[in-house]
Amino acid sequence: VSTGTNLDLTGTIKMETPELDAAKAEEATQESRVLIIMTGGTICMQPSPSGFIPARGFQEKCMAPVPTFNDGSASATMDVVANAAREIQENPSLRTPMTAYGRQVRYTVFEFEELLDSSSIDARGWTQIAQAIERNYTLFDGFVILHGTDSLAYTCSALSFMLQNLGKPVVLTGSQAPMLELQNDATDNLLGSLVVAGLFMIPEVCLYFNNRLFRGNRTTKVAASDFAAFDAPNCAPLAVTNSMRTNVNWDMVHRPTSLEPFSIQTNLDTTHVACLRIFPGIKPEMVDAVLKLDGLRGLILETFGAGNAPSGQDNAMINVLASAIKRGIVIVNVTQCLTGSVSPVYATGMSLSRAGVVAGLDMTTEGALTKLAYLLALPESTPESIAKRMSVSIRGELTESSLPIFRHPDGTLPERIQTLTSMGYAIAHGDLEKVQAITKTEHHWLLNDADYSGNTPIHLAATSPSIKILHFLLSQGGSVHLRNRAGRTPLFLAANAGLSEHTLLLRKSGAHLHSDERPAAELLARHRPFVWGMAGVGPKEIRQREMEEEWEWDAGENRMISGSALS
Ligand code: ASN
Repeated sequence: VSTGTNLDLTGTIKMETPELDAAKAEEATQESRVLIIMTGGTICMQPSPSGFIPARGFQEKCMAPVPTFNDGSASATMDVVANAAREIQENPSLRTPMTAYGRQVRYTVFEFEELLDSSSIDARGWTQIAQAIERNYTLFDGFVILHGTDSLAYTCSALSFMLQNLGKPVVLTGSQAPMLELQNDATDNLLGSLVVAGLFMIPEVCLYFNNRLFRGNRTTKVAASDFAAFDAPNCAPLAVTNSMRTNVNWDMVHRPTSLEPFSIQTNLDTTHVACLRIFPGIKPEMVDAVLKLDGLRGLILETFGAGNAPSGQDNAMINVLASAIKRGIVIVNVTQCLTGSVSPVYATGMSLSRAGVVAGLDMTTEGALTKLAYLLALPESTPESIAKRMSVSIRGELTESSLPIFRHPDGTLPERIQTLTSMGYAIAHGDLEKVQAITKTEHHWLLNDADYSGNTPIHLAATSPSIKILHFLLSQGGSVHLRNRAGRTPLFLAANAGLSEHTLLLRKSGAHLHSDERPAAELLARHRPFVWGMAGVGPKEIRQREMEEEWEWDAGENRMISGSALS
């Protein structure tokens, strides 16, 4: 399958072809770019008279001298957007040796000004991490967050909600023993995280620990000192590293399907939520006292078994809960058990749900608490809308039986290539029905799979005669960020082909040019400012104008329509 037609509508300039710059690009695509954000935790700690404390200079002290983190190549700097004023910091970078996947990972460590023991992190710290990712989103292929283990599961959960329409991997890790200890778990945890963030298109907030990659909002810390510190009791790992490979369970990977660009929600409301564990003999008065705390808006109730709590004499407990719910407090029921789900099978559990307590199904306490804090922070949320969303999966944080699944190839390689080829053929001929049929029959996996040129179906659809196909594949969760063997993103191909609607649709879905593509794009933009302006390069006025327009997908017309045209 070819890389795209590179239609030249003006006929005045010769478009760059992938073949021409293949050699140059080949080199660039050997490297992925990862930003490591250091927030503190044991991984960077050193002993002090008052016990272990976080220490600065992680990259120089702990990574540069280690051959697995540094192939000794000439040092290059990487730009990092350092703060709200968008000041650029030129950080020294390092590069890993060649991985088993034929790519190296170039990275730099961005240290927060204040490094914390994670037991001191709060919603401000989560905001800081989300903002660091947002400011640097277009400069890197993936992100690794180094963090203490104590509150790591909370941070993972919080970020999974805060990072909206995430299209790139964000991997959190830490360690039980500091990197500078002779026998530690830090080296393996960090290396595994770097590989996932740099080489796998898993656009989720994940936690990598002790050779396993978990969905972040399913995790909980299960051991205070054991290296196997984390587990996701109700969700199988997304990937497992054994021998020299990391094997991804692609069936499980969540992908954004809403055709919106990446954005963040900050300032989760952790000050008006509480968490209370039921115990035998607990008094309704105690629960009432918590529910009457000044300004309280939400409570996570950790109940017995499948979601049961004592009803209290004369239903006193139920009455306390029901009256709080009437006052607008959202109460969510999660189980104290490590595995399983809240379900109204017993009378005691059923009376809770009749009183208006929301079933948190199989969410962890960490997941439920941060989700509640997130929903409370959303503008225009009401107790009713929050209650409704607490029982529905928004980032894979709870198990819903009817979620769509993304299959990975079961078939042999030739079969896969055959399917990809028929997919490519259908896309090139604008045959939407065929594309839909292939995708439907268990072939969701091929959305991010690539042909011999490294083109995914989204690359091919970026220059397909039918924009409907591009829209369809994006809505199924195809990634806009993968690059083909020539180092090109789908957005580059669409703009290079002069296809403005395709370009706009990709932009609206969060696509941006990779930093390696920018020099070529800036050059091409001189000759064709309009379409490249839509892709986000070239003269400022044009870029500005395109961004100010509110573009929308018109389902009736199957086209992108600007807001001004709509009104
Ligand atoms: N107290 C440390 C922290 O959470 C524990 C660790 O990282 N292993 O920052």
